[in-house]
Amino acid sequence: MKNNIIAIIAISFIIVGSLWGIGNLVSQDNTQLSKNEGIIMLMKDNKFNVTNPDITVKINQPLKISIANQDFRKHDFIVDDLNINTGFISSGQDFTTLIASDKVGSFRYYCSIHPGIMEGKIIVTN
Ligand SMILES: [Cu+2]
Repeated sequence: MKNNIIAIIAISFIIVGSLWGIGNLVSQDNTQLSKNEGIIMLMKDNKFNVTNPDITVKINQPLKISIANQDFRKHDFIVDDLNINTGFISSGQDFTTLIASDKVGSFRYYCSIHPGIMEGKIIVTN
């Protein structure tokens, strides 16, 4: 009796594991870009995502970033060293681009209207 229960549990694990494996194989049929879900930055109350968080990316692996303005004033998102400049994003608008770098390092991102208040770091790692 005890052996039967163990066998049933073992078989259950094998079935669930197989289904999980098949699911992964099927869902791999994606484009490069949709595999890379990317990140969202919300501009609100003169901050990026409340805390101006560091953004970490891997070298030579572009990360999709969508920047959306939920403030009542315009902002922009600039990374001089990585050639990113969204231009002014008005209230309710958004802009999508890629963060891409072929060198490691720490690069400043900022809003040109609110530098110091709206700024943080993009960290590119190996
Ligand atoms: Cu701003």
